[in-house]
This record gives sequence, structure tokens and C-alpha cells, in this order.
Amino acid sequence: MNSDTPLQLLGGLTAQEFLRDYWQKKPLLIRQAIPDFESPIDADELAGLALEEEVESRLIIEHGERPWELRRGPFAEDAFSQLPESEWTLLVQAVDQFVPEVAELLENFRFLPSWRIDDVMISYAAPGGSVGPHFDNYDVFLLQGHGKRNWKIGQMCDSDSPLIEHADLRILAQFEETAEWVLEPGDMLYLPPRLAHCGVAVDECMTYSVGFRAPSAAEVLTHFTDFLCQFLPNEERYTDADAKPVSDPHQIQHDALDRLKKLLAEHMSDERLLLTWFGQFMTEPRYPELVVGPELEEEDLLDGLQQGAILIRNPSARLAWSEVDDDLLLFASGQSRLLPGKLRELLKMICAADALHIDNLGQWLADEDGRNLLCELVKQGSLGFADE
Ligand SMILES: [Mn+2]
Repeated sequence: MNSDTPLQLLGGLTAQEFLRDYWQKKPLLIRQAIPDFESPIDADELAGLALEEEVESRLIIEHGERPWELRRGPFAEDAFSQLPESEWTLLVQAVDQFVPEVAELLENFRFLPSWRIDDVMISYAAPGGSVGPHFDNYDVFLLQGHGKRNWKIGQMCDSDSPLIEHADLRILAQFEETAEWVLEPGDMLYLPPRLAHCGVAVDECMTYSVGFRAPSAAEVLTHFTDFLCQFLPNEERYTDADAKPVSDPHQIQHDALDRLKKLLAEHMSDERLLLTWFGQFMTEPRYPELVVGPELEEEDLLDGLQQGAILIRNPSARLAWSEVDDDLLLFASGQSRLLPGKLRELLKMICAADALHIDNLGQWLADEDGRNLLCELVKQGSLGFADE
């Protein structure tokens, strides 16, 4: 995609302008980001998903058994008939993994790295429904799918911002309103991380939230060091072959710190390992149990493709690629694979294509490494055969 093309989704801004002026910085309201948008699923279908075991869902009832009552799914079929007329919200996580038409919406966000995108959450609210004023630690695009929602935005928050007392929900005790809009279907609001916001359903409405992944500094350090340590032998230790006689044996001298800093820097600056860890971490599936594949022989894969079978990405899988020196790394659902540079176009196609078949795979099926890679990805569950 050309970053100089004005995008309807961004209200006529180019990707470059949006990233420079708004992304992670300030909110942006876009009227008719997707003109005449019609929600690909309706309230009943969303409620149906909330009955499923593998789907994460929540109900928030403002005046329930206690204020802001939270109920977690999966729900029983009669759960919705017993709700009040107004002031409740049903939230369903990662609908893009279960409804292909919802996953297609993400095509609009190709100006951002796909590995930064987390999921599409859909909320349905009865009139007056809200989840309370709160902030999130990640970027979000709020696309109005159906009905109208009133959005208010407020102050920038952090972990010291006062919250109301609640066991499960992080609702702000203070909200300093700075702007307010009513969003109609197709309108979209972008919010940077930590900006207070509060959306209240004007009439019954549905809102799509495209959320992003950003590991916390604590997660980066914990997980990367855990990953690194697998490669560090026990005999590799603090060393001081350069030690000098000490005047006070009880004092820790600063030269000890210098040796530690050197030890840390040596390992932390290994770019190949850092990239490998990061790619694996960012492609970890939200639901790993949904990324499983069959036993498969390369021959059977070839036969299948030759008979017209189509391979598609498992909607629960996450894929990304990168390069190290002359080699390539493919990250697939939390695993990494070092591959020869000649496979570059195949990797790009696997990550981007909606469908892989005999016509677009063509030459790659004649390549042993290419064939092997496709077979491994099917066995791992990242790619699967489309149902005919
Ligand atoms: Mn939010």
C-alpha cells in the first residue's frame, strides 16, 4: 500500500499523516470511515457466539445484583431473556476468529503491521448500556456497527488514576470530559493508549473494537530473559579475572557493576535471539488450543492441491516474517523457522494470501524447501484445508 494515498478509513488522511499526528498520540473521529457500513453479524448471532465454550464473553449490567455486575460466559441460552430492558452490555472477544466477514474488516488496517493487531471485539449494548468510564493500555479503533453510541473522551490516565472499588472491573472514579460525539454506523473513533473514554448506547447498538497488542516492558524483560536463559550454559558466570586487591573486603566496588553490565549487554544485544523471541511472542495465538493440525505426508498435501484443494490460514493462527543476514525467519503461531532466502516470495504469500492453491503456489511445489514448509504449517495447524 502506498503510504501517500488518502484513505477513506482515516477520513482522507494518508497513513503517513495518521501515524505522524495521531497514532499513539491523540484521538481522531472519522465520520463514515466505512461508508454505509452494515454489521456482518446481528445481535442474535453475537449472543449465539457467547454460548460457545471456546469464545470469551462477558456481560456487564450497570444495575445488576450489585453496581456494574460482571458475568462471564459461556452463557446459557436463557441468560439474555432475563436481562433488564436497558443498561447492560454483552462483550464478545476475538470475533474475527469465528466469523470470516469480521476478519475481513481487518483488511482496512493493512497500513499497520498485522502482528500489532490483537483482535476484533464486538459489544452489543441495550439502550443506556455502558461499561463505565475507563482506559485501556493499548490503541483501539471503535467502529460503530449498528445503532448509535455516545462517546465521551477524557483525561490521560496511568496506573495511579483512582478507580472505583470493584473486584473485576477497572472503572475510573474521576472522568474529566474533554469531547463528546454520537457515532452512527460506519463512523469510527481512534483512541491512543491510556485515554479515558466512556461509550453509552443511545439506542440498542453494536460497536466493533479493533484492539492492538503491545507487550509491557515487564513482559518484554521477563519473557525475553526466560527465552535467553534456555541457551545459557550453567558454567557461564560472573567472572573477574581482572580483579585487583581490595582495601575493604566488605565493599562492593563499582568495577563489579561494570562486569555485570557487560555480561547483561553481551546477551541482551543478541539481535538474532531478540528477533526470534519477539516474533514468537507477537504471533502467539490467543487460543493456542484452536491451532492444531492433522498428521500429513507431503505426498498427500501435493495430491490434495493437485486435485484442487485450497489452503487457508487458520483464523486463530498468527503469521509474520523477518530476515536475518541472508536467511529468513517465519513466525507461525508462537513458533519460528529459519528458512533460506530463496523462499522470500513464498513467505510473503503465505502471510498475506487468503488462499493458497495449485495456481498461485505453482513453482513452489516443485521446491523441496517450499513443499516442506507448507506441509509443516498444515501439521502445526497454522494453515488448513478450506472446506469445499
Ligand atoms: Mn475501552
